[in-house]
Amino acid sequence: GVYERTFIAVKPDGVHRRLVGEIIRRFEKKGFHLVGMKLVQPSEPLLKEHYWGLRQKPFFSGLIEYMRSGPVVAMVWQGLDVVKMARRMLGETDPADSLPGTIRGDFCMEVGRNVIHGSDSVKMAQREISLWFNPDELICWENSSQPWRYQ
Ligand code: YYY
Ligand code: MG
Repeated sequence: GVYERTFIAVKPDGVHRRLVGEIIRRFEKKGFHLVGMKLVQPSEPLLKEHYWGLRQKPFFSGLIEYMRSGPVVAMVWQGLDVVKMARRMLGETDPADSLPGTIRGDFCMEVGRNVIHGSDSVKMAQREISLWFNPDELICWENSSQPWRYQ
């Protein structure tokens, strides 16, 4: 529904490459509502918890190292079907499979430097939001443009 939330993170390569503004711009223009945002240097335990489901993969240690290589912009966006729509806006996991017009399709080339994270389900979004944010870091503010975006 309209009150669904997802966790989005601009990865260290995205921050270093000055893509933060462009990425935020896409979510804002689409019409999603920002409820949390911070610049974080994620710890190894946080990242291992975040990517727990991939711990057996051969790329896991490289993934953790990449994600620790600099600050990340962590965000929570709210809106209609935002989990699924954000994944569409991101593109495929491998930028080589991502269409032009998507964030990964437009801004990167390799799976190990794919600039952005987005939750893959509503359940994972809830898990990731509570992992990265304290409840008091999520701001409920009036979405005055809601009648212009939703019937
Ligand atoms: O959700 P998404 O980020 O699109 O992909 P996941 O399958 O959850 O993998 C997380 C992360 O791991 C991916 O964004 C890059 C990295 N990765 C990799 O380095 N090599 C792979 N073959 C698959 C994923
Ligand atoms: Mg994933």
